[in-house]
Formats: sequence, C-alpha cells, structure tokens
Amino acid sequence: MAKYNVVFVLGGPGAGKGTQCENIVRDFGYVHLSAGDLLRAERQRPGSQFGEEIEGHIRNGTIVPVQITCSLLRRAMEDSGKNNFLIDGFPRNKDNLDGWNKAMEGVADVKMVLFFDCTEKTCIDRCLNRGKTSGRSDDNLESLQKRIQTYTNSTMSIIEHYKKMDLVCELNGENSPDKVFDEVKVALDKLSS
Ligand code: UP5
Ligand code: MG
Repeated sequence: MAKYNVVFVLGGPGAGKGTQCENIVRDFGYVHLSAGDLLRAERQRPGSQFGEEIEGHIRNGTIVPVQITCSLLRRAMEDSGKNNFLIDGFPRNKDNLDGWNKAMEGVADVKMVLFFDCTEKTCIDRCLNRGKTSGRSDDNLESLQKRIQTYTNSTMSIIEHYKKMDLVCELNGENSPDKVFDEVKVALDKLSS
C-alpha cells in the first residue's frame, strides 16, 4: 500500500494555488507543500549548493531540475510525519513528471489534481499587485512573461496528461476566493467520501 496520498495543485502564476491551499489546510487538515516555497527556502539556506541555480530559474521563470525539487518535497513529506499532502506548483514539466514517477512509485499515490484556470491578464495583474509587497524576485513584468510562457509551453501538457487519467478537477480561478473555495470543498468532499 502506498504511504502517502497526494493532491497536486496546478494553475498559472497567481491563479490562487497558495491562497486555496491555506483554506484547504484549515478545513481539511492536509499538509501544504509549495514546491516554490521549498525552493525559495533552499535558495536562502546557508551552505546550499543549489542557491544560485535556483535563483536563476526563479527569476527566468524556468524550471529547476526535478532531482532538486523532488528531494525537497520528499524530505518535507517524511519530516511531517503525516500522510495527506497538497503539493502546490509541481509537477510543471515532463522532467518533473518523469522524476516524480520514478522516485515516488509505490511511495505516493496521486489522488487528484486541482487545476485553477485563469486568464493570462488576471495572472499578471495579481502577481504585479502582489509584487508591491511580496519581495519575490519574479513578481515583475519581465519574469512574469517568462513564467506565463513556461506555464503555457510546459505545464499545460502535464495537466492534459492527468486529464487523460481522469484525475483533474478544473476550477474557475477567476472567481472570488470564497467562491473558488466553495468549489474546492465539493471536490475534496468527493475525494474523502
Ligand atoms: N488572489 C488569489 N486568489 C484570488 C482570487 N480568487 N481573486 C482575487 N485575488 C486572488 O495568489 C496570488 C495573488 O492573487 C495574491 O496576492 C492573492 O491574494 C491574490 P496566490 O494564491 O499566491 O497564487 P499562486 O497560484 O500560488 O501564485 P504563485 O505566484 O505562487 O504561482 P507560481 O506558480 O508562479 O509560483 P511558484 O512559487 O509555484 O513557483 C515560482 C518559481 O519557482 C517558478 O516559476 C519556477 O521557476 C520555480 N519552481 C520550479 O522550478 N519547480 C517547481 O516545482 C515549483 C517552482
Ligand atoms: Mg504560490
């Protein structure tokens, strides 16, 4: 039997992945692991051999090699002592998907993919607005255009892959946070029933 239950949370930059994950943690008791947050923490960790490489990818909106991201995720899963995880912002491309499947086969079961669909304009507006206070080195127009490009060229096909496996629950990320969460609740209730 697989050890861990996983819900992947995908969607463009600023689609509301982190916001909805906070709601889910509060009401459903999953552990939230944001791949982006784990990478940002690793970038800051004194002595990390990956700091510069990670920062280069984040600023350019490109994707960090899966060995780095997947080992950060796996360590966080093991350290938590828990079984149910929301993995936010991963897998983003084929390298991520293949690396995850190889490392986590028999260890983790992907139960569902929550996909927040948002227009490019909404994604950009939200991230630029957040950029006024976030301090994130990628919340600027130049990085955002690259993030959107990577999302369109590399991540959409991962969502399609999971659609074919009938695992995707697609939600309209344009709605208000409360309305989006109403839909999230229905999806997660179904999963636990
Ligand atoms: N907001 C949220 N929901 C709203 C709503 N319904 N209505 C109105 N406003 C809403 O939200 C963004 C902003 O919008 C906030 O101000 C929020 O209040 C508001 P948030 O919930 O933070 O959106 P989220 O989807 O989490 O946006 P985020 O910017 O975190 O998404 P990204 O996917 O771009 O960023 P992430 O941190 O996942 O990745 C960053 C970079 O790390 C990547 O570009 C990549 O370089 C690297 N990375 C990897 O290489 N590999 C990985 O596996 C993961 C990341
Ligand atoms: Mg986020």
